[in-house]
Parts: sequence; C-alpha cells; structure tokens
Amino acid sequence: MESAIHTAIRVFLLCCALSSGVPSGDEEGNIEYPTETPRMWDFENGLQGWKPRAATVEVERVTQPGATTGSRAYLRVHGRMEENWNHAVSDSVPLQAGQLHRLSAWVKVVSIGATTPMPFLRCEFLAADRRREMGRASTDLYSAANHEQWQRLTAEFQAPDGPVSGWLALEKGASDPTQIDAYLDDVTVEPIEQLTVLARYDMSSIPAALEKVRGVHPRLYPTAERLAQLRQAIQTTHADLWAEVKALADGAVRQGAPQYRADDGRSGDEQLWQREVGNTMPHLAMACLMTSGKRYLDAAEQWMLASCDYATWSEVKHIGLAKGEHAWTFTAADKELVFDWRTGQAVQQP
Ligand SMILES: [Ca+2]
Repeated sequence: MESAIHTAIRVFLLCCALSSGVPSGDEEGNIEYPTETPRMWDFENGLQGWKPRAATVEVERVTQPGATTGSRAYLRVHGRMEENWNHAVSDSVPLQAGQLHRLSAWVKVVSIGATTPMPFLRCEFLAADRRREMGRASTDLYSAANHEQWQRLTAEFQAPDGPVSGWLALEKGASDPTQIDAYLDDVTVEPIEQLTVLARYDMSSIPAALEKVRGVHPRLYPTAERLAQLRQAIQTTHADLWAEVKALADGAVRQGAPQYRADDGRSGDEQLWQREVGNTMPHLAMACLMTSGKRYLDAAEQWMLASCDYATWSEVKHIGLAKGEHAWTFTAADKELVFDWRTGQAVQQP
C-alpha cells in the first residue's frame, strides 16, 4: 500500500509539473548548461540576471531588510503586463538530469490589480533542442489571505532526463493584462534526496488516533445506521434516485465488465473507455447494499476483478490525466468504495 501511495503521489506531482499551459522561453541561440548547484538569487549584490518580461514592468533591487535574517536587499517587480505569462524571468538555472530538486522563493505582494491572479514561481525546463517540450514545475500560489507579508513558496520536482537547463519566472497565472507590485528574495534551486511530501505518508510510527481504531473495519461513507435509513428512503423520498441507480446496475449485470482492449479507436493511449468501468462499480455496490441481492454482489466482484486484470490503466507515460483521473481517481477510489460496501454485504450474507 505504501508503494502504491508513493506511486500515486509521484504521478500526481509529475502531472502538476507537466500539465500547465505556458509557452516555452523565447530566448534565442545556444543554451549553456550551468554546472553550479545549488543556486540562490539573494539580490544582495545586484539583479543577478533577473529581468522583466516586457518594458511595461520594472525590475529593481531595493536595499532594505528582506525576507530573512541578514537579508539586506531584495528584488522589486512592478508594473503592468499587457500579455505574456511572466512578470519577470531569471537567467539559466542549473538542473541535474533526472534529479529531484526543490524550487523555493520568498515572495511579498504589496499591491495587485483587481483581476490579476496571485503570482507563483515556475521553473521552465529547456532541452538542447528548443522545439522539444520538456515541461515545467510550479510552486503553490501566493496566499491572498496573508497579503503584504513575506511568504515562502516551494515546488519539488524531478528534472527531465537528458541534457537540461531551465529558467525561472515570477508567473502571472494568465496571459491577460495584469498589474502587480511584488518583492522577491532568496530564490533557490537545490537538489534534494527525496520529496518532502512523501514524509507525510511515512507510517513507520502509527499516529495515536489510528491506534485507537486498530482492528476496526473502516467505513468510507455510510455507517450501518445510515444504510438502514437509505433502505427506507428508497421506498419514499429517494425512490426516483433509486430507480436510476437500479437501472444502471441492472444494465451492468447484463453487460458484464468489458474486455480489455488497448485501443478503443477514439481515445488512443488514454484508453478512456476505462472511465465507464470506474463509473459503473459504485452503481453495483449501491444496488448490492440496498437490496442484499447476490447478483449485484457477484457482478461487483466480476467488474472489480476484471479491472484489476487489465494490462494497463492507460498507456500514457507522463501526461497524467489518464492515469491520475480515470484510472486512479475513478477506478482505484471506486474499488475502495466497492470493497468497503461489498465487505459489509458479505458479512450480512455468511
Ligand atoms: Ca536578499
């Protein structure tokens, strides 16, 4: 289970890193791959290569105490940007191919246009061949709740394989006209050994709250009391809803789980036909619980086992919508629901 969670998290993080629609850098010429790492832009001695994306925005160094103890200067980015996706950008960023990295920066938004999104930091990956899409990583957004305060924004990512460099940006979050006055300090890109987020799922020591329920079968949604209420409700207030669910479940019983096929002739490697597999199992599980009908129980099990036997849950390697959405969210999450409810049913029908 632990490895499955880790895999899911890695897929999710890579989806975040690779799915945003921002254009690649517009710089021309050959790329020089810097070797210095980690790298920090603290602005103590100059702009350190940061520049505005367009002339309507100004980038200047302010010699005042910055975000951290000992900081005596920071970068101020202010002005209107009529288009583009970045307020300001850096020079080249050293990246180690295939290595995990952390991008972090202190950001303080002093003022922002009424329709301007809160900014964030981005690392845009660059291949030697500029035409090749390499993806990007983004930090979390600056929080509007703590407006006018320094906030540390971070992102952790795996650099692409092969020769790779990159550049950083203070991102607009939109190509529409924007207005901003924001400060930057201690922008850092550094290699890391593991993703911090994985530590949250380190279960080597079980939390006390979980120890209390050791051996207790978890219920993801309805309790026994709620199930009893629902069985009454489908006779009255929920009769229409039940009719819909029953019709879907009866159809699934008749149809049986679809055979695996690599290509459905319309969705390519995403294999979107599997969405319906994920969508169908809860109908069977609900019908099973509402009626104690063994045919629904048998069908739910057949659909679950068929799903587990599929050779792939999409063949898309990196673009994570297929795996992350229909395979993991729909199928895996639904299977837990079905398993949870099916277990209760099995107990009632020894
Ligand atoms: Ca500084």
